[in-house]
Amino acid sequence: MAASSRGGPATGLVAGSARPSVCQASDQEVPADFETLVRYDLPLVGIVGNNSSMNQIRYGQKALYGEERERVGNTLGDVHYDKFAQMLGGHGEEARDPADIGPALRRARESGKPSLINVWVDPDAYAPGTMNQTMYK
Ligand SMILES: Cc1ncc(C[n+]2csc(CCOP(=O)(O)OP(=O)(O)O)c2C)c(N)n1
Ligand SMILES: [Mg+2]
Repeated sequence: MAASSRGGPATGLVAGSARPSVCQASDQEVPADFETLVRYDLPLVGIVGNNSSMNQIRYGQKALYGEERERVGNTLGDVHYDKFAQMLGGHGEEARDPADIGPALRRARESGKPSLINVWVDPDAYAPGTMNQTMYK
């Protein structure tokens, strides 16, 4: 099992080669290359942390330029990436409760298809690790 965080499915694919792969992504970096996974029958499982926003950019802009610029160019829609995966021939599910994530991952693995689990997360939150980036100090 290989896991990748950031960089999208392509990174997970390289990391995992022929082994089962899980890739965590967020809604700005979702799987432009998901169709490639379907075409090559590569059952990577992607987990999308979907906050409908590029919040790292949002809060950086707020810190540097003030609240009036906070929302310039970083808002995303409530995109159903699970349906996107289904449309392309993969397996897709959404999860709103943390308890739903484990079973969804199991079903994704069992499907044998490239999969996306669209996890709806707090629209005002972002990964704590990124708060230490220079841009936000
Ligand atoms: C390939 C690439 N392009 C642009 C950036 C600059 N960048 C850093 S964070 C970010 C937005 C991330 O948004 P999202 O993936 O939705 O994560 P969130 O901040 O919402 O948790 C961007 C565009 C990057 N790191 N990598
Ligand atoms: Mg986001």
